Amino acid sequence: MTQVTRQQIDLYNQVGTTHIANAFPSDKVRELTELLDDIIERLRAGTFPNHAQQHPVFRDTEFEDHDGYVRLVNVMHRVPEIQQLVLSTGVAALVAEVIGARSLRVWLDATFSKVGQAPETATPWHNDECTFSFQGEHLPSLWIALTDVDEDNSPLITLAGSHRDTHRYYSTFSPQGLPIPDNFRPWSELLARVNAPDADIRVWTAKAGDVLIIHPKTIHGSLPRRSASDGRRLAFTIRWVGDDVVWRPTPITMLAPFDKHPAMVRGEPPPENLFPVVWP
Ligand SMILES: O=C(O)CCC(=O)C(=O)O
Repeated sequence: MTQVTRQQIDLYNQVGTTHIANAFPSDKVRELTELLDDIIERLRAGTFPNHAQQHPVFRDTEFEDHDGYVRLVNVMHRVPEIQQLVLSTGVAALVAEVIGARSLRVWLDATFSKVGQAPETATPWHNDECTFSFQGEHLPSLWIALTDVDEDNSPLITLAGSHRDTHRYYSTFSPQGLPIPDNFRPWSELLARVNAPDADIRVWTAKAGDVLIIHPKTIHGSLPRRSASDGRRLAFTIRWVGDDVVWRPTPITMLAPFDKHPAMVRGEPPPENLFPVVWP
């Protein structure tokens, strides 16, 4: 069983991201890849239809598929084996130790599959928490490499230290055209920061089975695929909810069904009947 080191925790606190090698066993890498590929195939064939009725908690599956870039969001609640598989590897304990949480729940997942060399295989700069109705330090993302990811195979890139920002940004994914709420700054400022000549950009190469733990405020994206090989870049990410998280939507939150659920209380943690504890 992989152990977290003091250096890995310090790196998370210093730069907003940490890398843990071999956290996900190779048989689980293979099983998760098969499950995700099956979903992608069924979405392409039209045999994984969206539910006619809205789920009371989660948004339905989103599928973006173009130029060798696949982005798949919210499949865990449709295919429960995925969550079981991830939890069976013990990675939740690693997340809890790095962020200092006593318990964890899960609430969102995303898959990124990339082939070819199109510029579109780059994931644009963003941070995750801008669009969230949840707020807190304990909202990290666990990014699991399911293929080797070298410098030419679309590695994650982060702006070191951005996890310490006390403000948020008005994301291009949020509803547009509304007044900028207090404590939000324009997206153009986020882009100017990452493009500044002295920006402290870190490049996170990984082997299949390695994971990154990313603070919810860390500004990140990925390089494009530049590899001439036939290979592929596949990663699966899960967002967690730890101890200090409260529900506090803003007018520009990207809403999910749970944001309209009567059990949600502003300023309080999400209720356990909607978001059960999955660890310990
Ligand atoms: O793997 C990628 O290319 C992007 C991952 C990402 O941006 C995310 O999980 O928020």
